[in-house]
Amino acid sequence: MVNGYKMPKDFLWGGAVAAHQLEGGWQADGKGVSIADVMTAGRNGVPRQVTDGVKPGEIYPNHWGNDFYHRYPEDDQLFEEMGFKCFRTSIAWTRIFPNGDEDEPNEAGLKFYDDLFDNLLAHHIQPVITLSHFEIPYHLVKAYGGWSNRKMIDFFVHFAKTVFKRYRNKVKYWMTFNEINNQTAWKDPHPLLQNSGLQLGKDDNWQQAMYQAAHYELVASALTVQAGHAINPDFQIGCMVAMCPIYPLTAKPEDVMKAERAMQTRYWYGDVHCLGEYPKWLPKYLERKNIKLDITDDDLATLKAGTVDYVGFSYYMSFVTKAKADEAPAYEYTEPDDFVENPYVEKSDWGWQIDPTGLRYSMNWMQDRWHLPQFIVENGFGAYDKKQADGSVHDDYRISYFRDHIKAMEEAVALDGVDLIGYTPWGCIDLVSASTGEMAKRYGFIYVDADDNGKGSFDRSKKDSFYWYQKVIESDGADL
Ligand code: P53
Repeated sequence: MVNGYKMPKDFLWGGAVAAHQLEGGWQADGKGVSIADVMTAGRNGVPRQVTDGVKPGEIYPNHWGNDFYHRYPEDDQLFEEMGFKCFRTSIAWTRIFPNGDEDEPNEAGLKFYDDLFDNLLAHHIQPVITLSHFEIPYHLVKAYGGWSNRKMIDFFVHFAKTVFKRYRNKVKYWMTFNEINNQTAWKDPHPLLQNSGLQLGKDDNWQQAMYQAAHYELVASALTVQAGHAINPDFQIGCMVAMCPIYPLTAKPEDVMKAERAMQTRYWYGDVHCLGEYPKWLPKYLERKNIKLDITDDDLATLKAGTVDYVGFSYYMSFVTKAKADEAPAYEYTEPDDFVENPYVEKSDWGWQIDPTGLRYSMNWMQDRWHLPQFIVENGFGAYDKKQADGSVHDDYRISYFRDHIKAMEEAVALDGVDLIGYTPWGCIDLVSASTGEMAKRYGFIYVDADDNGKGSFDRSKKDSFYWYQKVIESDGADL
């Protein structure tokens, strides 16, 4: 029914990346060490290690990324050729404040983003900027315990105000914390480190630490939204959640209740960001778990006054859950323990469940719950690509993933009335994977000739999906 649907002319087609995953130049022009700089290379099924500082002999893929720091003029040119209207990246906090707790910013770091943004704008591409994307200054982790410490709010807000002022005429769309809800999986040390800079011992209460850190982040986000609007009332400042809807395995009422609790547990961060208050179930839950948090009345007022302008979200996959045979009335949900496989969908080589209808479902769910414009700031398909001798890559599997997801997106807009600002596929140019540290898990329309150990020419070439996406943008989404 929506075949040939055209998105509005001002729709922001583009692509997305994060500083630490592609820039490289990890010590260039005074940059400090971030948490991404102490994460080694993992592999499919082999987790990345986090070392105590940078150790000789270890492989740290984020140190070189795809060398965007030195090659962005060429890349911006390719983005323009594809027809990008916007480009989502992050500002590496450690380029601006190398340790994170300085009063004065590093001018060379600020200048890098001035040059990058000017170059993008010269190519008619507007930057869309995430403030914190898995790249907390390592010093803040070691000296302050990351977001376990309330002082982080001030450090973050100072960073945000500095870049808001500097780029007030170059950037309109901002996001505060990337995928703030990944840490729902608090049993896994990686999201705790990537989201919140937490490195916990076995005697710590990990779940409590996660809720506390997330609270401070939400307060910091709310203060940032207010500060941003004061600096430029035209700023649009969003949150960023990893949207993986969780379905009940069956129509059994207990499974449905379990899925409801799962959605509450994974998306309360969005409730706070968008509605300015904690959902009712959460204090009850924390009370039952005997988790006491530092939440002041001032914090609650701040949350109310600093709600976001739009919902930025990533969408890759959906999840499924079911009630246990002896499920307790509290319907407690934990990740990944409560996941089960979806028998109705295919998976990527990394086990990510492919579900385009889940994108449309999610957009409806968020629209009804949060009543805000949405921005799909990540979507994509990580796959092993095979480069041909002439540099081309025949990535029909990626094209087919995008075709199905863009169709679902257009149905959500055309048939369901979702208010959508833009669409920026993840890793529009090959970069280092956040979860595994591989280059081999590729997402790009543009191939980068580099392997997991940083060997290769780093030359860029166009995959088949490059020409396909170019045609999609050219036709305003009609020609899929
Ligand atoms: P990689 C988990 C689930 C969904 C999205 O992921 C996730 C993660 C954490 O890895 O991360 C986002 O590289 C994230 C990006 C990341 C991208 O998805 O693990 O915002 O930084 O690269 C893809 O395949």
